[in-house]
Amino acid sequence: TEVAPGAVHVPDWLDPERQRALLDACREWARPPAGLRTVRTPGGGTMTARQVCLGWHWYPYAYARTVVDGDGSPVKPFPDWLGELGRRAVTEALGPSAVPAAPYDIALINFYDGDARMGMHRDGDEQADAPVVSLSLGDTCVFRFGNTGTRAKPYTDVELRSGDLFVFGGPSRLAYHGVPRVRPGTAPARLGLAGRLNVTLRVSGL
Ligand code: MD3
Ligand code: FE
Repeated sequence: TEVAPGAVHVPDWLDPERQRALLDACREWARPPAGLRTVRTPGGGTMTARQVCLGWHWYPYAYARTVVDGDGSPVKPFPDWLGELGRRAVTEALGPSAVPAAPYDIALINFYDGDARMGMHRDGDEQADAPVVSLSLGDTCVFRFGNTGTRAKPYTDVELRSGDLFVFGGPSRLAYHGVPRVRPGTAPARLGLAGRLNVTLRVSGL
């Protein structure tokens, strides 16, 4: 389903076996060193979703090769299989001509407990205009997709469920978006996950 030009939602894209494999990988990546951390914003705020990065470390508002705002460790490597998954996602959602020439080299993994949210923001710290690939695991959330020029309404709210793919390319790449709520207890029981994980794949252009 095309929610806006370049923004395509593919429900249930990851089958149960692939959801399991991605969740198991996320649990490994979440372990120290360079594991799951709480992100602090320059204004003194704290993000409620906790995060782990692969390839490049994101902190507000730049990328580094070490966890500059955490334990200082080198960032974990971005595995080839994840880049392959990203290219396949773009091909299926937007078509082969939308697959970027440069390889996917960043994964940002956000973990949401039942109270976590993400305010409306734009992702502008990458130097490349390649589509962002988003994969959801665990609890359902309300994902809010807005506009490029303003943080304000109108919004389109979409429920994202475990296994869903969302690709944001073209004119949607710099649109405002956020996660106003998670629905606790809605994850598939087989995953054994209390909460929600979102994996985004990006091209750094660095
Ligand atoms: C639209 N993550 O990591 S996923 C983020 O569910 C982020 O954790 C949310 O916003 C989450 O920056 C939303 C959907 C998403 C991700 C990246 C985008 C939508 C996007 C980048 C550009 C435009
Ligand atoms: Fe974002």
